[in-house]
Amino acid sequence: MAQEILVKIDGEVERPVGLTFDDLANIAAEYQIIDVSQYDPQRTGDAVTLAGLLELVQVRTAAEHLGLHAAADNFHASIPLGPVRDRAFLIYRIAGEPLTPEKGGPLRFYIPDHAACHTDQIDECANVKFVDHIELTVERGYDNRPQDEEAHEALHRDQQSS
Ligand SMILES: Nc1nc2c(c(=O)[nH]1)N[C@H]1C(S)=C(S)[C@@H](COP(=O)(O)O)O[C@H]1N2
Ligand SMILES: [Mo]
Repeated sequence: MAQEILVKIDGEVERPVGLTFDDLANIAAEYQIIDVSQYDPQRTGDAVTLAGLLELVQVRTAAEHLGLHAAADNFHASIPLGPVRDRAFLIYRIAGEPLTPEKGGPLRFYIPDHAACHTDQIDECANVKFVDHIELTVERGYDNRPQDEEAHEALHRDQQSS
């Protein structure tokens, strides 16, 4: 089966990569989370840790922000890297299969213990679905998360997957 690139990781890294499903599955066991429901009972599937991906691309010390890009619905977040670097993960597999768009695939970013929507830069809204590009930057990058309650509610009304 042809292995398409699911996610690109670039920016302030020594080794930019494009990863397929097999590449993700082959990341060392110490960076794999089998069954994310241990962190959130409402979530299912398996993940790789953000730390594992950063190790793979050899993130530069200058990188201070994490950009999460979803081309599928043009949703983007840029959050401080420090607080999430050792706890966030990216769900990529459910029941041995790639995450479908209905489940937020190809990759779904998840921060355990995120703040409530728009109370902090690292909030629930930063749990970006359909992630296909991860970008490390020095300065804060492009972010189009809803800014106020009205925009936020409109977005949630339109959302199908959860
Ligand atoms: N690609 C993408 N990711 C997204 C969103 C979106 O509209 N598009 N909404 C965000 C917001 S505002 C919230 S609160 C959470 C909601 O996650 P849920 O659908 O699992 O409840 O997803 C976030 N991730
Ligand atoms: Mo949100």
